[in-house]
Amino acid sequence: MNDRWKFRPIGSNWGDWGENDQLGRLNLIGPEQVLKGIAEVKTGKTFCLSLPLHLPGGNVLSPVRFPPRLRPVVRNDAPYFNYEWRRVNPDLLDIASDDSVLLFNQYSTQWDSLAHRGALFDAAGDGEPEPLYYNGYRAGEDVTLEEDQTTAAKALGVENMAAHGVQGRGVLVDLFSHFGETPRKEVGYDDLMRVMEKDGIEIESGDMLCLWTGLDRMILRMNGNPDDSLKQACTVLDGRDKRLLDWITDSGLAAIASDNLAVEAVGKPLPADHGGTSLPLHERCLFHLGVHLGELWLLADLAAWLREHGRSRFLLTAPPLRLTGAAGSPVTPIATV
Ligand code: UVW
Repeated sequence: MNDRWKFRPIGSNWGDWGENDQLGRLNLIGPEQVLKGIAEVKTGKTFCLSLPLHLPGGNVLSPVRFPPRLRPVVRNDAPYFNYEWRRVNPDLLDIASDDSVLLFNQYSTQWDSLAHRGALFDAAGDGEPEPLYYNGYRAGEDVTLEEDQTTAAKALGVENMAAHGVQGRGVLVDLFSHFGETPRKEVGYDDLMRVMEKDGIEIESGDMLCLWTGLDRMILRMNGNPDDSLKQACTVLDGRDKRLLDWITDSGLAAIASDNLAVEAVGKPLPADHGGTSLPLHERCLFHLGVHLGELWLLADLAAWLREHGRSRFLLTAPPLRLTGAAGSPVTPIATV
């Protein structure tokens, strides 16, 4: 029993790691899991798993998210960029640049924090659903939007993830080699199990699952000028496949990352049995289980290397920014093989 909820969503793990837990399945990543990741390092070769953060480019994938905007800071009423210090003291030869950035945390390669998506849920059992996030943290109290538009995830902010550290064993499933770019394939439980069996892949508790769909290659090919075809290409998980969601629950995986927009299918008409959510995999992962989601990662080169070497596992190091109160964060993950 705790102050925030009396009833938890069926199938959720709220409270299993303590009444004030804010890490979710990251709790499964400790020293043992880090050592399992390190045991996968055989060559020392590294892969950067981040797109350049100005990609995908434009607003095709989301009309509300924009590329980063860099601006100089201002010093002595001048842009402090290529700033010649002789303006201040003629004896000085120094030149300096400081910048600021307007960064849309979910625009490019990113982690969704557990404050990214919640749901209305009757946790008090009084017949009145409340707006909640993972472990019953409450919108408006724990995750706030002030009148001056300041936002703050006072609980579940992405800094929790950063402080814990995100390092352990990554396991890559290469969906692209099985399903290609077009037509878009919605991968359900049977499809995923078939692929994993064929490629000899096993996911164990605490592993971070990376799904390569090939969308990263399309994004790079489009070079910052994507067109609508991006929205209809490459695989997405079928978030409406209950067996797939139950597998996520039962597998004990600690996080899921993909090179596509949202890991699961988005923008589809709601089916009759929608259960109140447009993104059921997000609901299961972020709201019920505390499984962080990584999106728009760059997995192509790693995937090609792993396939060539008959491997699927690697050391994954992927801390987000320690950006207090943020609902998500850009990330520059590194895979070491
Ligand atoms: C979508 O863009 C729909 O998913 P997310 O908010 O997780 O990026």
